[in-house]
Amino acid sequence: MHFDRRQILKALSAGAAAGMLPQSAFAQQKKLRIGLVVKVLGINYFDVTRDGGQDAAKELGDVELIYAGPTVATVEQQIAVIDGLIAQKVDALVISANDANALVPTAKKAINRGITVLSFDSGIAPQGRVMHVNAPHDDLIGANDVRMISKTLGGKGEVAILSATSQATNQNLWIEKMKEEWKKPDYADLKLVGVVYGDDAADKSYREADGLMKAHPDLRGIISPTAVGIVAAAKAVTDAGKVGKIFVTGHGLPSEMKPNVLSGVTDTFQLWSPADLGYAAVMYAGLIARGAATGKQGSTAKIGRLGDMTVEADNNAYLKDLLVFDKSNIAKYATQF
Ligand code: RAM
Repeated sequence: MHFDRRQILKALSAGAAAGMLPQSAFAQQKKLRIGLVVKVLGINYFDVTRDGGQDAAKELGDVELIYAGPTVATVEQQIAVIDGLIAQKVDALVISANDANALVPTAKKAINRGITVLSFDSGIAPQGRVMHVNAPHDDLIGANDVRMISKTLGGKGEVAILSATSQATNQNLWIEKMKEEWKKPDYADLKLVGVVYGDDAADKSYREADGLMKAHPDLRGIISPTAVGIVAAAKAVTDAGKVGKIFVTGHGLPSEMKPNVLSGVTDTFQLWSPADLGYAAVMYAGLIARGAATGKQGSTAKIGRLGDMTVEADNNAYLKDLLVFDKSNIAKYATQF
């Protein structure tokens, strides 16, 4: 039996109204195998995106989600993982890129073999994917990173950035947006003294944070826009006995950051729902692979529990909610992710 596009869209909106998608509408659909490829395995942040992706797979019906990624966050290892999934003839790939451009030839190979390729979290360059499912807008995130540390430090002092890998699309965009925000007169007394890279590895991030404190004895703040880096930086500052003198902010999981907020090494930090990010990305991949969404700029699709999402410039879709955590709400969010 065959469902045409209109029937699928009708079934989808009926299902969304009822709070879930009707499995029966897809019972006769082609079974899909979707590869969810993260920057590196063993990171709780990505495990939560996978859980969200699993929810989407269930709601789509007849979808097998294959969670994969390299053991270190390099583009070479990631290409090997993607090549393996291409050889397995998956129907779709949803990738958080370790490098926007270096993944393009591999992504194009997949596309040429009829695989639907999306990026999520950290983008592949537009020519290597149908669309990119992103966290909230990069400029909001980057500007808020600077605002948070400035508020904590009363607008004064030396601040450094501890990033993930030097090629990561998302971290590099956020750093660019931080630097734009930093030009405002409000931050005239807040000095950016360095950017270092912990490669999304806990031990390297810890060493880099330690190195920052040694290289800059007057350091007052570390912005770490990575869920691995922020935890490592908070630990390095705590171990150095600098709680109350050096403050750590950036992007982290409330469940991992709760002790740091309670100790005071972190005043405030931010994230979005990683589960929603994985959910939206896998939902889009399934809908596009089944011809029920295009992922093209200007198009709107019903993305299950998240409601309507509209694709913007360069075929990017964005989550709506940027969440900011501090002592007032950390306990509540820490139980969620
Ligand atoms: C790290 C990864 C990921 C990023 C989060 C916030 O775990 O680099 O790409 O989105 O942090």
